[in-house]
Amino acid sequence: MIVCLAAVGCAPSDDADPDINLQWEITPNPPSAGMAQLDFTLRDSTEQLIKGAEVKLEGNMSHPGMQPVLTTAEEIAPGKYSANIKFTMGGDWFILVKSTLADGREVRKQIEIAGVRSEK
Ligand SMILES: [Cu+2]
Repeated sequence: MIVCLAAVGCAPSDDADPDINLQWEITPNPPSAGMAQLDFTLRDSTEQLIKGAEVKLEGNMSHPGMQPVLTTAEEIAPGKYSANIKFTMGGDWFILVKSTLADGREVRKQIEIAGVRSEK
């Protein structure tokens, strides 16, 4: 665990924060190009549900030249969040999950969603 002293030399990182546990599920599974629903649960290192986070999602693909897909998740039950995301094409996606916790900390996690099917 990296502890930041003051505001000096503290670079933001996209690495997973070991304090936060993110479990997710996508519907439909596997997803196709178009709308999908991403449900996830946030817990801290002591398995407590993380309530009241503001969660923004940024969907990107592994190849350059695409517009990121932005969406905001809603807390549907304590510690449980849901978002609708539009996969604008088939292929391999990764979704950056940016959570601002109730105490103001920002935690980033990335989830990989490979093999989104192309539209028929
Ligand atoms: Cu693409």
